[in-house]
Amino acid sequence: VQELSAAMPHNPTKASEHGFGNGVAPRAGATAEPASRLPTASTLSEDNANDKAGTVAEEGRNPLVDPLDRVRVDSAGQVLTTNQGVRIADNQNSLKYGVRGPVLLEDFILREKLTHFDHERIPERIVHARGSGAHGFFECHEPLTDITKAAPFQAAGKITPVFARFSTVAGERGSKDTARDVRGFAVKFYTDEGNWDLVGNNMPVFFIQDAMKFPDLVHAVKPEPHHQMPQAASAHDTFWDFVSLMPESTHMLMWQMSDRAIPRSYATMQGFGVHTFRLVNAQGESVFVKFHWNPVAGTHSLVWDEAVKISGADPDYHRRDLWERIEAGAYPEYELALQVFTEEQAEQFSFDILDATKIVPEELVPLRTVGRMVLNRNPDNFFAETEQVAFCTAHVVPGIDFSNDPLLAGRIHSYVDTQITRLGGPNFHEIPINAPIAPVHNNQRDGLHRQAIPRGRVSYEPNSLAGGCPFQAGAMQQGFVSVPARIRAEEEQGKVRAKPEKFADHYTQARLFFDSQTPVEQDHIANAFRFELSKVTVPAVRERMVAGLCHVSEWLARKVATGLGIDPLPEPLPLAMPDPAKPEVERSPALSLLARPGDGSLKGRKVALLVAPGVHGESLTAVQEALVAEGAVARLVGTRIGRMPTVDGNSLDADASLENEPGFLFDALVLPDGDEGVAALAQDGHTMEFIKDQFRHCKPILAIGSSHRLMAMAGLPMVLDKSYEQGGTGLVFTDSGSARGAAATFIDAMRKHRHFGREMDPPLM
Ligand code: HDD
Repeated sequence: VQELSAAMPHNPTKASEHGFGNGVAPRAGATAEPASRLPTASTLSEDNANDKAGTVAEEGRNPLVDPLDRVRVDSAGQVLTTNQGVRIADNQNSLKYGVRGPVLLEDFILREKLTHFDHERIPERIVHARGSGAHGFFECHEPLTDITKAAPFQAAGKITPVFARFSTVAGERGSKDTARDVRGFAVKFYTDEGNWDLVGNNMPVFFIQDAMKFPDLVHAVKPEPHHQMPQAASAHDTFWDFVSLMPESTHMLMWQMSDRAIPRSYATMQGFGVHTFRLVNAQGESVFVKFHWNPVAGTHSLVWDEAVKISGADPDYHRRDLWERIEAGAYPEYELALQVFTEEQAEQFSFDILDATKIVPEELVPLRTVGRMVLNRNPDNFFAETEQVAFCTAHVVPGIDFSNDPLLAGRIHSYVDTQITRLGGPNFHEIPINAPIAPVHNNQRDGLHRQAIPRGRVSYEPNSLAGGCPFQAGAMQQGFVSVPARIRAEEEQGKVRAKPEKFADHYTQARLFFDSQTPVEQDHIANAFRFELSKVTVPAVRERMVAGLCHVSEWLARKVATGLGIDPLPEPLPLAMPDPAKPEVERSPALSLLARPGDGSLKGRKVALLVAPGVHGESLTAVQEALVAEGAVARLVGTRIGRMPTVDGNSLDADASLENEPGFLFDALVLPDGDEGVAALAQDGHTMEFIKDQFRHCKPILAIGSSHRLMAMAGLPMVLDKSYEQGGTGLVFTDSGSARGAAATFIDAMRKHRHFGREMDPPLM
């Protein structure tokens, strides 16, 4: 065993996972830029000759991976030991005085094991407790040296390793993935000049304008304190009480009630830095910037009925999807786009760029795509990486700076503070997932769980005993220098607790968002408000919320009111700003989810092909092959799992059953030919539920041969009628002989994801 461990790395099987070797290569011409602006080893003190200094992205490698080998543990071929490395001879029995006698206090093996177990849990995040993460890389498309000196943007093709974590906000760590909620979208860039965390959400605005209100917001949305309900849901009294009293929430509520709050996958949602930040170039000149992540697979969401059902059948739906996509090589990919504007432009805008409840419409400041992020590696260990990763808005690098957004200011404090409690002290930056690849040298010492062993007797600056090291980096050596931003003379008011004037315009952009949605999306928003408010038990709260919606859209307010039995429509809430500035943009098609259909790829999409003994195997296999060739996950879902004989004398192996993988877990459905098989499927009630859900959720269905009978039995005889328009409905019918050709039509229908033309209330069946 000793020989084994000495000769091999901790985790020999991980070598093939390093970097891009498993599928995604950097774009042609991608280069790895040396850390030319980092201090060289000779300029640093002796102990600075840290391995990481040279660990800059090389083509085809992920520079974050190798340094972590130091802490990777792979127990293959290893003997069981205590934490002190003492080999354990018996891991079954505690040490007793005779087999029927008392357990002895001296059993240090038992006591170490139990003590460690007793302390396995750390406090969960107060918000964003439920999350999933992945490693990957960011690749810069073009040098942005004119606007920023930030390391990731210095050369075309430059690779920066990243770790991304996606999360829900309100639910606890073990709650469901498909709650109606905002999603966190946090990215840690391990740049060669220090870590930069872009801690965003999948919505570009926020509920509140000032961090002073954050604890109130979170207390309102979390389960109510007296009975700790509901879990992972905003549909309750305290949330709506709070937001109905905070008109500044209205814009965010539009986003939160839209289908964006129930994404299909982490790979199909946008991300936003939310606040206005600054980019700073080598000359110290700065511009404002908003950060956007746009998924290459397009923006796609669930529908509410589906989200509710999924939360029962697979609470890990998004976690599983992310994991499986990466394992299958269908790597989630996002473009990073910037909206860059100057201080002078910002002064002209009808809204305040320091207000996190406002967007900068794309029509006003277009997006500039500057790079891409690919998530290509699952964590080795959920706790060590995804749970212990500590994001922080204060983590910026030279070239990126803050604006005066008061919400951001509170965040800059809050994240470090929370990590100290959550991760047990001020040394959380040393936990491997948080450690930068840039060298760390300072005089901070000691504290709980210190890992580094600083050498020498000097821990102060200035000093002469250590030759003045570590020494201050001047601006020429990429020391971080804050933008000397000034308050304009006319805005100089001394210390105040107040807001800028334009912050009081609470409804113009809520209207912009709502008016920019397609009719289907507007319906979904109205339904979501109706659902959530119907869970509110206090009538005055429901009415106050509807009174606020009157300022967004009378149609919306009326529809929600009708759904809640509120009649007549309440008087609109009083306005804080009766006459806001005319907005530059009144419609922004880019705000519709449907505006970003994506690359049409089927990668990572799940299709159920139903099977039972006696189905027509050849036609089903032909369709399965066509789907797999497109990168889809085409699973055989049977009346039971296991092998099933087919009419053509072969067999098919079902790896899922109608019972354990219900229809709403799939993006599309294929029904098989073969009288006997169809009859067997008809005998199973799950088949009908499967078909109904696929139909109601507007997903593509391919029915081969006699399986169209199943559609009729599921209560959909009308779709078989020639008068039912089948072209745009995502329903494809074929006979077995033409199944391969029909698969192409079906695949096209899948590219559109859903066929909302089929959606109606009440449903067709
Ligand atoms: Fe926050 C976590 C995003 C406002 C205080 N926040 C957290 C995470 C995300 C966001 C994605 C999870 C990071 C992870 O995966 O570990 N938060 C946002 C966005 C906001 C926002 C986009 C508005 C623009 N947050 C916000 C405010 C405060 C906080 C105003 C406090 C003043 N957020 C926290 C926190 C958390 C957190 C309490 C909990 C766990 C953690 O930080 O690490 O400090």
